[in-house]
Amino acid sequence: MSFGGITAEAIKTAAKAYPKPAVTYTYGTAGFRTKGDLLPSVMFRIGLLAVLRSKCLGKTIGVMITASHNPEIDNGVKLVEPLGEMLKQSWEGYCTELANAETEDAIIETLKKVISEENIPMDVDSSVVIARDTRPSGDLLVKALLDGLNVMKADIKNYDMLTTPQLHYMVRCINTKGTPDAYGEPTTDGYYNKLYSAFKKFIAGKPKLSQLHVDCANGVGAPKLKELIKIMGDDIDIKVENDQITTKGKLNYNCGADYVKLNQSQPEGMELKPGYRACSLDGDADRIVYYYVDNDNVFRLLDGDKIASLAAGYIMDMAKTANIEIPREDGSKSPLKIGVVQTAYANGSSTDYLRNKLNVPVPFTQTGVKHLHHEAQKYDVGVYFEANGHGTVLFSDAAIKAFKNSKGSTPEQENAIKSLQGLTELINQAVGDAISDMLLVEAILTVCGWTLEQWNSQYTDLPSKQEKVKVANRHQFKCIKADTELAEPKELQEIINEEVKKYPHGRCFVRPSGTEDIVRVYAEADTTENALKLNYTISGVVFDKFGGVGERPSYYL
Ligand code: 16G
Ligand code: MG
Repeated sequence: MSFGGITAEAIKTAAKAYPKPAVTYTYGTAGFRTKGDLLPSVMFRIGLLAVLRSKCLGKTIGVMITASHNPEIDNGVKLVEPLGEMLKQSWEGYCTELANAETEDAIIETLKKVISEENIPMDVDSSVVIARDTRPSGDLLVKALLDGLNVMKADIKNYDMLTTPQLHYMVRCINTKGTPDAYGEPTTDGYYNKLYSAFKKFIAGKPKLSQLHVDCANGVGAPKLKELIKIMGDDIDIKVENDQITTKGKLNYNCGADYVKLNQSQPEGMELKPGYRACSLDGDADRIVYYYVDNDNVFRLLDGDKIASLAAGYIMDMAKTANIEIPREDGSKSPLKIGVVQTAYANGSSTDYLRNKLNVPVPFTQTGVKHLHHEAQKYDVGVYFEANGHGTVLFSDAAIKAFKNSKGSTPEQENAIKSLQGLTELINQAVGDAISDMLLVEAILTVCGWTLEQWNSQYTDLPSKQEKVKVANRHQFKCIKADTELAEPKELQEIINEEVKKYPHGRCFVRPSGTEDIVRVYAEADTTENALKLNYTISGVVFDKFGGVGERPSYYL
């Protein structure tokens, strides 16, 4: 068998430079992720597979090299589908299989299997775009990836350093170029100008907000945000913090969105005084959380749930004033369908606020962006955010068309329609994007004239606590009902059910992590003391009865 004019021998010879270490790899929620020095063989093979995916669809495919919020020593890789979505689930298995092929012959056999199962026309051209974050291991890994792509004679565009959402944006732009759905120019300037012009239109005539301090986790968000600021000039006041991308050991270290969310405290490396407005991105700039300290110097976090509530509240208001009907496929017309997708980690107060104050449907999905994204696509306007700050707002084609074609009969109605249309330009439709989400928040706060305190006062978070528990086998924990309950071990779920009854607003669930070898225990209750008590009781049970390893933390109950 030839691989589109390339011999198996050529692939095997190139593969010799990248022997597989004694590691078992899994393509998980966030692609492959492990220590950077364990990844060259994976990168080479992902290069081969990206070419097959591209030929299979006849479209450009993206490859992003990043380990997001993980420590600097880690790295990772994920494939991006033509419209900027996450890789199709059935291909995740091919990735895993190819990454684990022990020999060069096994690589060839796996490629053959994919080609035949997917019926891939090997004579069509392939096109792959790639980018990386700032990690020191990135250089070597790019080389391995390029070697894989080159042996397959791919048409390659290497963007060098980009944020993850920028790479998703590029892929979508390239694949929609020259079509009625053309998404934009596939360049960083194209990306900045698109966001900037939407933002500028949106806030026209409103007073500018005070300075925003942006913690960039010492990652790729820093140089990219600086490029955007240069273009935006006086229209926004941003101070870039934690921008040391070349100092070793700094990336994500005691800073960034993950650190701030988990510790519920400010990052190191930036000053935060009452009156300051601040937010943190993660290491690849696809997550964002806001925060401030109040006049009593108490730290206040505005996480993904708060962002979802802000966006949903604003959109509901605009939709009401716009009062437009969306043409449906069956010829009927009906009002805009708006939904907010959450996961089990959403604070109970946010769900209550969305469902009972805003009266918006709130479906729950499993953890992981792709699950939320999929659910959000069922609405005309699908707002989705994980509490950790991953998220975006999706607009259906019918909604986008209706916003473009509708005319208001009053200035208020016209303004509301224009605002909704503006949001479709401002919000990255390909994937959750910290920079685009930041501009969304800034735009809504500007238009509403709100401070962070005013935004925060929409509802009060229930106290919550998350804990990681190390166990011998996390795969024995099987979740159901969008991660809110365990099907196994049954006995553990029964204990949780009994414990939560003891606390007003008590809620607790246990879920195996998809990115680390631990289980996560989440608890919330009416007071901080009760949330901690509930968590440490269940964490103790998990540790004692379900295979805890290492030393038992002294605070477990
Ligand atoms: C990944 C997911 C994120 C999810 C997290 C859960 C993407 C791009 N990212 O980072 O959505 O919240 O995993 O991690 O899908 P966990 O399984 O370790 O709790
Ligand atoms: Mg990330």
